[in-house]
Amino acid sequence: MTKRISLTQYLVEQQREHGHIPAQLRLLIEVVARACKRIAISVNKGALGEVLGTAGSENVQGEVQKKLDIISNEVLIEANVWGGHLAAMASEEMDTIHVVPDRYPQGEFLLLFDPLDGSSNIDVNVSIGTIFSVLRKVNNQRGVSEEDFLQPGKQQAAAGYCVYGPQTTLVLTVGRGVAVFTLDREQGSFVLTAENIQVPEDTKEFAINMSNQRHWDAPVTRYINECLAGKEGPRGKDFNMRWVASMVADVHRILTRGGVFLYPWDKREPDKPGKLRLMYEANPMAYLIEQAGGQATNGHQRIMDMVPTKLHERVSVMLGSKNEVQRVTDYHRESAS
Ligand code: AFP
Repeated sequence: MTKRISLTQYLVEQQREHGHIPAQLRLLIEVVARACKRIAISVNKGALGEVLGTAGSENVQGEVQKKLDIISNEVLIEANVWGGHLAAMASEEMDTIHVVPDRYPQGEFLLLFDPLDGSSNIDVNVSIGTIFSVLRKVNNQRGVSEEDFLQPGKQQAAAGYCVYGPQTTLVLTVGRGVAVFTLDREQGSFVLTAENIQVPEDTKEFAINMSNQRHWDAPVTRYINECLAGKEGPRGKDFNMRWVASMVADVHRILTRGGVFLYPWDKREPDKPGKLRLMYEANPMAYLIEQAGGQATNGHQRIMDMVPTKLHERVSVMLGSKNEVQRVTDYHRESAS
């Protein structure tokens, strides 16, 4: 029988070998993983758990909240609030930060999450997921404010996501490569199933919402048109297209077999830099992709170098196979010069 390594064992061994997962961070990751198991149970129940449909409310970005968005948000808060590993949390589903109340010890980390990414897929039984990003609280005073969260993605202490699909899979980086854990439902534990995964540098697959094509700017139009031209075009090869409309599922495919994911700025709302959120969608995914040898930019600069100016900041996203992201980023540079 092959040796099974649990998430806990992986974290303990990593700490022993490299010393980069202190006790509070280990607790944080284990608590997030436990919360994801609870969310997976609700997702699996679907209509039987009466968790489908809308909640009748909107989040801070004016998006209609699904019941599972709210349930997942509550599960993550409840699981994380008391352990003493966090100072505060921030979520796509909350207007402002959730500070750990005084009755609990305050930890050294800040946790950000999109509790249920891809929520338009909930009711139609397509893969969805939880995305999370971990930052250190840099100032040592007791209080914590939104400003403490406004750190560039390169300062993340850890990041990951959990996909609720045919399998429930937790994907994690603590800055030394990317590890994948699959939930063993009978045992109720995450088991290491892949380590040091690498995104192939080249690809023949792109992911973009093509229905927005007429609103894109010139560099993105050029890049996609060249892919669509296939063998007869300047790229000299045929491309395939995939779009799940859950970033977690699209990124998971790219981490597994390569590809490029684009959610670009578009002309309809020129003042909005993009659809996706920088701090709890783009940054954690960029960290994972870079740790797997890929690249992530907004078309102009590395996503993880961007200094956020607000919690729910949006960003244009291009990530995945290194040479493709470089190409589309070069097209942006050429069109600006
Ligand atoms: P939610 O965060 O509201 O669930 O939206 C999902 C998402 O942010 C991301 O996961 C998808 O890639 C993208 O939106 C899908 O967008 P389209 O609706 O344009 O396909």
